[in-house]
Amino acid sequence: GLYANWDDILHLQDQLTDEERMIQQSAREFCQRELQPGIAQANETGQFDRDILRKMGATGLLGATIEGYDCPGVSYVAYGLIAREVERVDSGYRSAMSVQSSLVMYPIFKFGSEELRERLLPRLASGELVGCFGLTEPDAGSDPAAMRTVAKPVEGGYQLTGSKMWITNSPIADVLVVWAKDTSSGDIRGFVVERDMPGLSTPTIANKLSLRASITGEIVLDKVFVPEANTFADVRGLAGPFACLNMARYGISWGVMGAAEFCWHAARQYTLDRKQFNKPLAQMQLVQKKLADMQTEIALGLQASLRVGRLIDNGSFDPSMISLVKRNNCGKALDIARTARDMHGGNGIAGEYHVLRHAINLETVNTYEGTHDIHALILGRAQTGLQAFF
Ligand code: TGC
Ligand code: FAD
Repeated sequence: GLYANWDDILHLQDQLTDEERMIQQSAREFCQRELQPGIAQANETGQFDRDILRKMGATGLLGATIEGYDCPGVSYVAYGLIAREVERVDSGYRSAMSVQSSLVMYPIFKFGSEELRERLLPRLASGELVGCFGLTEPDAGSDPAAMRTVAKPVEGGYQLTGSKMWITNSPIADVLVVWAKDTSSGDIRGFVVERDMPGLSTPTIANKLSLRASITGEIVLDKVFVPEANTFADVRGLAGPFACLNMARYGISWGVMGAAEFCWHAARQYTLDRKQFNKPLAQMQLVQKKLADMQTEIALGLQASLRVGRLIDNGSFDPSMISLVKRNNCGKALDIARTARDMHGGNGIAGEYHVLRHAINLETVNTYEGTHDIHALILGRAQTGLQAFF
């Protein structure tokens, strides 16, 4: 017979606190009510509705782990559960949430002055302001140390020149966390660029075939003056951006499991409903093997992310474990989404079934925040002590 816990075979629900279960429930209701109904059309037309961030803010989904500054101050496990619910709808919506929370609010909270925090964090938490994070450049992706964007010390601050590429939310961002090389020391440093600063432009990247419901652009800086008050005074080198990436990558490891669960559940239901050769497809051995593989990878992936979340919450995580879950969960989710597409036959390419959209989105998620192979090299270096990047 049907096992009641087929979709939570390792009883993850029992491992959560009451508060985490409540946050999960309200995030799920919000995402299914506000985001799921419009996603197929947003993907087709390639539109990101900026209001989505205001709605996420009103529901307490932005900067959720931050204490104070009108932020909820919940656990990193709860943050992961939010990412999972948002990405169950679309990886692009989870991107908007991740960037705002882990790549903009987190560094302002961790590295910004008290003035900067008080001025910006509450308005980022409500979604009134939109943030973006500029690390990648046209000629510096996996190797951000090769960046060419420079910050020249001038009277009262810095003058920034250069360009960033593939930046989630940049065309609509009010607050742009930009990483640039200080020309006086050669160190990479972080700067909070604001929309009204002269010399800033953020052209949109058109014709994306993946993550179409997310808005992506460039950041072009032509001698933009950034006052001293908008710099991260105490952090130098790649340790600054990587501190943010650790948190975002961790959230992604949960998020992609949400997308994978959507595809798994859809494939199960579709093959139960559809008959070929006088039997439900779900009764065929090959189909059941695919469903078993999906169930297995998702149950194990969620357990791994939960473990890493608990270690972040008690202050004993290491970046290697984040590479492990980011890499493995993204790769497995991509595989599951492609298989779910296959199991839907021809209908699998129709927008209303959503599985191909997830698969195409996951191509991006497998690449950004460190590609699948880059995380393998990080894990390889950490267990051999040998650097294989170059
Ligand atoms: P490496 O020598 O390894 O490190 C340089 C400095 O950084 C420190 N560090 C870390 N600190 C904290 N957490 C981590 N995970 C860290 N990894 C490195 C390190 O200790 C060192 O510090 P210090 O004080 O000695 O200077 O640097 P490397 O140049 O050899 O790095 C190579 C590599 C491949 C590991 C790294 O560059 C890498 O991870 N590349 C991938 C780039 C990437 O992830 N880009 C992401 C762009 S943002 C994005 O994609 C957002 S999409 C968001 C969305 O829409 O959801
Ligand atoms: P490359 O680094 O050129 O890599 C190309 C291929 O070479 C990959 O398969 C890679 O694994 C492989 N490779 C690279 N180096 C090695 C090596 N040493 N050994 C073996 N193989 C190697 N960036 C931001 O800063 N902020 C954002 O908000 C952001 N949002 C994004 C949104 C989208 C939709 C996309 C597509 C990207 C986004 N990115 C963002 C950029 C993203 O982080 C980069 O695309 C990613 O880090 C890879 O860099 P790259 O595209 O330059 O590829």
